[in-house]
Amino acid sequence: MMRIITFGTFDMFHIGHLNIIERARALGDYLIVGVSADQLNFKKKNRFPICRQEDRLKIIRALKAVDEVFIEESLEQKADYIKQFRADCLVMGDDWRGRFDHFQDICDVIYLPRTPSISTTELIEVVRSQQF
Ligand code: C2G
Repeated sequence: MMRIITFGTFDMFHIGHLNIIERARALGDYLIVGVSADQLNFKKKNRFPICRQEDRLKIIRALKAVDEVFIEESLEQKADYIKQFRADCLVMGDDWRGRFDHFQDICDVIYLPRTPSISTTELIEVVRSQQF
């Protein structure tokens, strides 16, 4: 039984998000997803997500590939979350490559390639530039 954990904001849920969640799940038998809190995002990116955390959590929980969800309150608690949820493996997109290597003493760490040409930021830019 291999338990996988991954983290993300998953704002304006898109195909890149679905791809990494499905690929993470395929690496094991049970997938736990930490959804970043609104406050955590504000601290990290200086803006709140478009979609609120309860809604983002609800979307992630509804996915077939996801077994368990929780709100990630702070980046500093990652090791605690990994232990608390008894994860064997941490999976992240390769925009995070190298950043979580220090967790290798408590679990495997795998970076998966991002889906090209889509991101929440690009979606916001596309919508912003449309003339209606
Ligand atoms: N992702 C991807 N392909 C994309 C866009 C995103 O594979 N085109 C992946 C990211 O690499 C990440 C996950 O989808 O693993 C979630 O992405 P974000 O919502 O942007 O998450 P982020 O803000 O990076 O939050 O504690 C870590 C943070 O909570 C991660």
